[in-house]
Amino acid sequence: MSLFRVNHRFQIPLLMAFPILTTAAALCEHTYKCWRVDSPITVDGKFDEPVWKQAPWTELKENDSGDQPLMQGKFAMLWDSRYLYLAYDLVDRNILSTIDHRDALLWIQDVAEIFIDPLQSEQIYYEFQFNPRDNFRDLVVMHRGTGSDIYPLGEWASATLVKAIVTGTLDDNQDNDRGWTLEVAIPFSDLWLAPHIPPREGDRWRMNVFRIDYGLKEPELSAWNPTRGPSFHIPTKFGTLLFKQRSNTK
Ligand SMILES: [Ca+2]
Ligand SMILES: [Ca+2]
Ligand SMILES: [Ca+2]
Repeated sequence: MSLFRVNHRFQIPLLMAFPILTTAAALCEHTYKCWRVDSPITVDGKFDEPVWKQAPWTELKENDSGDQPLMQGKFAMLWDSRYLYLAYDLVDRNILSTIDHRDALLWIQDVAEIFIDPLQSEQIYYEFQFNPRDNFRDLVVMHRGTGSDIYPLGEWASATLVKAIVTGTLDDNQDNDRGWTLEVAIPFSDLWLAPHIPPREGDRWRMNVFRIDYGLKEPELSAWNPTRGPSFHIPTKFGTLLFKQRSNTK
């Protein structure tokens, strides 16, 4: 989200809260076990490949409280020799998305996001935003190390594949939508910060997964590891992405 989202309204509370948040970071960190697959995944927004059923589906939490959000969402991840696969399953009663081109500011409408730090640097990481119209925005982000002091490098471009399926009506708030799914494949060859391409069994990166839901009321922010503030750009709050390979998988 929101490279420029921290507005004046939020600045003082964020700075005051940050020392407390740093201490809390270690308490809420998670590890996501990402399993290697040897069967093909078609990026079509459907999770009918058997391997998706075996992946650890993980709930997102409301970003301030850590509680269950009003609009629930979950994600799962897999990998093979070429791609990091990502799936979102998002409940959404009012799906809002009019932006239909790449690299737009997608976070101002319904969006799913992932931040990926292959070096575990907490200083430089990739950011991806995805919307229900199959668009994405990709960035490399330099993070200064405090708060949400960031420098985005928007010229970086990846050959990421994205497909969403909307169950409901886009941009019609007179009805009751069900939600949207999103299937994504990020080429490892574009993640050139990674120590190994493709990753090796046991490699650990850092990441966080987010979603912003826009409806009739205030936007609801959700996260795998809640940042407990208005910005998602708190890399000390990222969790661990652990690459796993079953012994019978080559
Ligand atoms: Ca699929
Ligand atoms: Ca929505
Ligand atoms: Ca609708």
